[in-house]
Parts: sequence; C-alpha cells; structure tokens
Amino acid sequence: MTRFSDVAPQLAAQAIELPSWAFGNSGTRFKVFGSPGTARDPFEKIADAAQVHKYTGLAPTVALHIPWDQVPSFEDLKKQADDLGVQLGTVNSNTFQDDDYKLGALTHTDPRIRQKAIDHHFACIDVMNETGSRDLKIWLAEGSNYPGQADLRGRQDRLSESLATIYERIGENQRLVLEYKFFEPAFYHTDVPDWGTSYAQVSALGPRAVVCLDTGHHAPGTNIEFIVMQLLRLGKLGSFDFNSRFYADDDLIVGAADPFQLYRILFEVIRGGGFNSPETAFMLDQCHNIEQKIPGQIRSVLNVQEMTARALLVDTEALTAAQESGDVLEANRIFMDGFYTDVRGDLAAWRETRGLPADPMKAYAASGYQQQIETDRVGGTQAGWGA
Ligand code: PSV
Ligand code: MN
Repeated sequence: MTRFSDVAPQLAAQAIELPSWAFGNSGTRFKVFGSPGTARDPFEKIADAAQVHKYTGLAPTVALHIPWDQVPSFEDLKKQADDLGVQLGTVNSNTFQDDDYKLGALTHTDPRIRQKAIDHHFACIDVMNETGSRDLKIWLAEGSNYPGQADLRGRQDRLSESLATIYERIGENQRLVLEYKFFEPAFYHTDVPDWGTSYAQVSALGPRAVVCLDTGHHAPGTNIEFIVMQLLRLGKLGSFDFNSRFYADDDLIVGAADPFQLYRILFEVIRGGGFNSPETAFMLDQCHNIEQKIPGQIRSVLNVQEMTARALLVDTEALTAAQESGDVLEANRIFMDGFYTDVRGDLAAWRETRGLPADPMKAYAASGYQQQIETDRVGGTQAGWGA
C-alpha cells in the first residue's frame, strides 16, 4: 500500500471548478424553493464560490453560464473574482430556454434559428475573451419526443455544420467542449446522446475540440470508468461534470449516491494520465435544491478529494503484478484496499499543515458567513434557473 505522505503532493495540486449556478436556486419541474441568503447576481455567486475555496483550497475557479451570468461588465466580474482569490473559468452556453429553440437550436431546420444559436455561441466566445476563459462548454437540449418527429440523420449533419462554424471562432488557446446526455428534455432521442457521438463530432472538428463527461448523463448501470479510460486513451477527455444520481440526472452531491463508482472513475483518471492534467478539467455540475448551497459545495469538493486520495493509494505495481500473473482475487483485493482505506484523519492533519482548517465544513459553519448573507441579502430577486 502506498503511504499518504507519498500522495500528498499530488493532492496539493488538485483543482475542482465550481458551477456558478450551484449558488442560485434550483429545483425540479415541480418546484424551485428559495432559501435565505441565496445570491442575487453573479457577483454574489462569485463571493459564495470564493468561500468554498477559502476553506478547502480546492476550488480556485468558477464556471459561468450565459445568459444566467450575463453582467454589464465582465471586467468587473473578473475583478471581483481576483479580489476574492478565485478566477473565472469555463463558459457554458445555453440554448435551452428560448422559445425559438423548441424544436432545436444548432440542429434546427430553419437556418435563421440555427444562426441565432451559432451567434449565441459567438457571444459566449466574446465573453471568454474578456474573462480569459479557456473552455466553451456546449450542452444541447435538442432532440425529439416521438419516433418520426425528426430526421435523425439530417439533424446530425446540421449539428456538425453548426459546430464547425463555432469551432472556427475558437481562439488558439481555447477549446470547444461537447457534453453528451442520453435523455431530457427530449425523451425519444437527443442529438448528442453518448460519448461516441460527442467523440465523432469533436474529432471531425480538430484538436481543440474535446468531450465533457457528466457523470449523471448515462443510463443506470453504465460502466462510466470504461468510458473515462477510452476517452483518455483517445486524448479527448476534456472535462468532467461531477455530480451523482440515483435515478435520472439528479445533479446531487458528487460521491453521495455511489462513492465506489466515484473511486473507480478516479482510479481510471489517474491511470490514464488525466489527474492534475490541464487536458482534463474537473468541474462540478450540481444543484442544491434543499440543502444549503455553500456547505453543499464544500462537501462536494471534499468528497472528490477524499476519493482521489484513496485511488492514489492503490499499490499499482502490486496490482499490475497480480493482473499479469492472473491472480484475480489478489488483484481485486489490492484495488479494494484503496477504497476501504479511511483517509479522513490523514487529510485533516495534512490540511492543517497547509494553513487550512482540518474540518472545512465546521470552519465554514463557525465563520458567520451564512448568517451574514442571510441578514444582508434581503430584497431583490434570488438567482435561479429561470425555468
Ligand atoms: C444538462 O443537464 C447539464 O448537465 C449541462 O451541463 C448544463 O449546462 C447544466 O446541466 C446546467 O443546467
Ligand atoms: Mn453537465
């Protein structure tokens, strides 16, 4: 077994990007609940995100979603982030909340609507140029609900054309990241349902186009770590949207539903060279519908850190030897050894050596920030899905 002190330097370099929308209200199609102290604008979202980084040292960047995070001046937003010790990260486009996109956006049969969706992506690239963001992340809500409703092939061809037009506009040091999801809001088919489709589309674009794997976007029982391995092998695993799910795309706290799956995924990330690599960004894509948002995010990044530590502890030399000698049970024992190792004490002590609180959840709760925002943020409209 590898020792904790041997893996600590790798843990020190770990960075997990937070989604700005985690700090706004969210919910299901049934109800979006408000909660005291919720951020009312992107500036307050950044302030809340900075709290997560302050207590964990794990979350130096915040992803934006346009138009939810549209502000009169991105320079001001960038300054707010700088002042609070974080940076603006990935820019997410949004073509799922406009009436024009009911039957499609980048795949629509009407060239006017396709152009409108392309122009939205151009506007997102303009934002990236102002914020210094590297990644444009595209998730498309497009698809159909009924067999025969749409020409599947025609839509795929139009998608490819639209993406090529957007890719042309991506700067030298920027990337286009295409996320897949097999259902919702479309229920019969989606135009980018799986990693294979995303891979085929981005491969046709070029080297600066990569795939985003959202852990909640697979059918139950899917072997996600296999997909992780394959995309890393192909050099196309651009980023993760981490979250967890019990049934659908639940967007719950990462590691909450199936910590063992998270461990298996992280093991493959490490194995495939995707850990602490600029090529593979770690992000959260979560919604805190009923729990407090800032501690929800703190718990999330700590879950990723804890499972990363366990995956790093696997004695890979011994594992390879067991695999190669055909010792099935010994290989499985070595693999499970990491998962069953309780690293919480080591992590707490190590955090203190780095000037961080041993227990970031407790430190945040004791800081008074939550009470402060609940008192201060009265009036105005709380940020939210706008769904
Ligand atoms: C879609 O379900 C998704 O995972 C995409 O990443 C969106 O941008 C995000 O959720 C936020 O709605
Ligand atoms: Mn996502």
